Amino acid sequence: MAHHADHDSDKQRQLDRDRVSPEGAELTTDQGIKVDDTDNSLAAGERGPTLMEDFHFREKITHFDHERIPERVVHARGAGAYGHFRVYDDALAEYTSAEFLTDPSLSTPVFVRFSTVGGSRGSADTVRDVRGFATKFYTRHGNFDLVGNNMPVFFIQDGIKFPDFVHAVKPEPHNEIPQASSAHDTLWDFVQLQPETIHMMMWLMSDRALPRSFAMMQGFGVHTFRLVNAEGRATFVKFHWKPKLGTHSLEWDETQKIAGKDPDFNRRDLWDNIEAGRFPEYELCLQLVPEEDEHKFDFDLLDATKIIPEEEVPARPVGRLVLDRNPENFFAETEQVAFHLGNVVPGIDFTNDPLLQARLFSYLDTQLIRLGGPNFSQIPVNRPVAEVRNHHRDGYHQMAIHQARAAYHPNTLSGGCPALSENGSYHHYQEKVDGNKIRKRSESFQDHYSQATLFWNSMSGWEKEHIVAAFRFELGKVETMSIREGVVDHLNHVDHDLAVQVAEGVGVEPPKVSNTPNHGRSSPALSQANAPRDTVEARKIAILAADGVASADITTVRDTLTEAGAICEVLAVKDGTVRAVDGGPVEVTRAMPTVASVLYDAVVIPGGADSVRALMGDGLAVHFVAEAFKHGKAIGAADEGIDLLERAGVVGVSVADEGCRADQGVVTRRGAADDFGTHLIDAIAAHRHFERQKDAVPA
Ligand code: HDE
Repeated sequence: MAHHADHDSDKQRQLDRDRVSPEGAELTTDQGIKVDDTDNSLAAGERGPTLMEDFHFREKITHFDHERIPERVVHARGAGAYGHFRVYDDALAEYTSAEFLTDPSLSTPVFVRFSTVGGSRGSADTVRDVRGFATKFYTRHGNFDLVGNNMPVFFIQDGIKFPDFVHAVKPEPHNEIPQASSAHDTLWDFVQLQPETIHMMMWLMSDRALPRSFAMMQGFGVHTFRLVNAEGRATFVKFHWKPKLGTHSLEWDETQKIAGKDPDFNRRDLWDNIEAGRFPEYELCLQLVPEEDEHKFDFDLLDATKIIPEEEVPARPVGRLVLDRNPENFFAETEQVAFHLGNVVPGIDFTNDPLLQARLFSYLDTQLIRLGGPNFSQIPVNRPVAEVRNHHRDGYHQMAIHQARAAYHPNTLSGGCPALSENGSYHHYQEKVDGNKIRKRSESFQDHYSQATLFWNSMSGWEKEHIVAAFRFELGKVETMSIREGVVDHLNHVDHDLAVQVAEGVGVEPPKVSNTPNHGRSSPALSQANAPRDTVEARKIAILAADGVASADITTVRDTLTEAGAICEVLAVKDGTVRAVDGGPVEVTRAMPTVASVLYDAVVIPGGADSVRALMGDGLAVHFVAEAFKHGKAIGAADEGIDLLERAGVVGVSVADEGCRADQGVVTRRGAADDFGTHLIDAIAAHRHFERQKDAVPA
């Protein structure tokens, strides 16, 4: 049974009615007939053929045969959780009539599903991809779905291009290779021919595509939406989620290794943290733009390949989302949840963004094939907590027994019910629209490079290095030389230096001069280097130990870090216990061969001469430290433990002669020093130390 904060929300009470427990029950068929043998089919004699009349056998096999439903055409792999949202105050009443955004006494239940986009349902979590961040708010006035991503822009401007884009990025049609990867010819062919993709490609090649945790990534509604207040006045809005733990990413080398060592890395992290009461938290922030300012920007607010820089329009914090309960059944909840951009509540409305408009069609349509009919909103996870009454009838999987003769409006036979509502109903914003029917992309959508340049200019040194390396990796996998050249040519519109560096890595003649001069503007809010780095909460720390370990070091480090919210695990060559220097046993959390340094945020080597000598003679332990160093992770070493650093090839870092020393995230202590723990906390909270010279580390 899942542990969760005992959150007695309307939604949880509603779900309780559908929860089925096996506790104390006897096995039956679907018809409720008791079964006393489910291991042997009914046969004509001990060695004879199975009989058709074995209804239990037939039912069991038939149900099994029909267990699968189609996976989502995109965002197939995901993980979900329940939680609740609360707005800070009533200040938004000026902009919206949405109750859940204006009443701070209300806690609105939610279900969130995080996902990758391109891979199949069984693909690895840590691939280079966009992450979906879809939130269903079960408000008292109906469901509001905020179906966002962890990047604020998109690949295309008009939804009619979505099938083309998805066909290009998915595995190629002849051999279904590569799985969950954009590093192949068809995607980059699409990119070179569609410059509108280039801003998003900068994000995709950045570390944003490799989140350390779902709890350490931002979310974005992407499109410009409208808030509408009680008087019917509208304000443009962009939705942002900002994670409490900061926005942090893995490194590409790390993610590729994790994909093998623990393909469920992000999903497991979400699950484990919720089980342990370390609830992921996000702040909802809004960028608000008055209608009259619609044309004040040098881009079009309706163009989903553009951001509104936060320096121009601040992201105003308005409320808090907490995820505090795991689903009980993956299929019933996480797989069957159906999000739809068109699910809005009074006070929230759409704009004419052509990507948004296409989505309004797609999300409803896709559920019909995926969930097998028009009644998917009756599936427990999808059901609103608001009352549902209408004249929709019948269809596959109808769960309701609709009473009364009149299934039409207006009627007298049911007293006119359900009646048209007199207050609180949804009113579409009365936007005046006047135009010719044409197929034409707006002129205001034509600048594809300025914001890609803005993104590049805003990156720190290490972020730029990672972006160049990502382009080199991806284009290096592209077999068609002209495609590599075409992409470099686009990059030469973004930044000349970027284009030259990428070209040099992939055998393309570097451009001599820039296609477009760099405008020099930047937006500090775009850099992850500027994200908060002040907590070790939910970070995983490996403590390496062998017989003879200084157990006092383990205790001090573990107490300090656990107190600060981190998770400490003692790793040894074998499971069980190791003998401490004072003779006592130390519990081993995991055997080293079952894990790897890529699954941790930091590694600590306690003192103890025998322990360190044993670790130095063990390739796994040496590799563990070398790899953690290579990936820029915090490393702590006490007394004899410092010797293991050298053995692991840790270079260019100064270590303590006496007392404590912290250099580039390597924290060492010799003899007594009280500040070892606090230095270690700072080094881990900093997330990664990319300033290290690490290219020569063979891990
Ligand atoms: Fe989606 N998208 N999308 N998308 N999308 C789906 O709906 C689609 C877009 C996003 O956890 C599908 O139920 C079109 C932008 C998320 O269940 C489908 C276009 C953004 C999820 C679909 C877009 C998203 C989906 C597949 C271009 C970020 C997963 C299964 C016009 C703002 C939701 C499903 C979940 C899922 C269509 C573009 C986010 C086919 C046509 C932009 C988070 O309906």
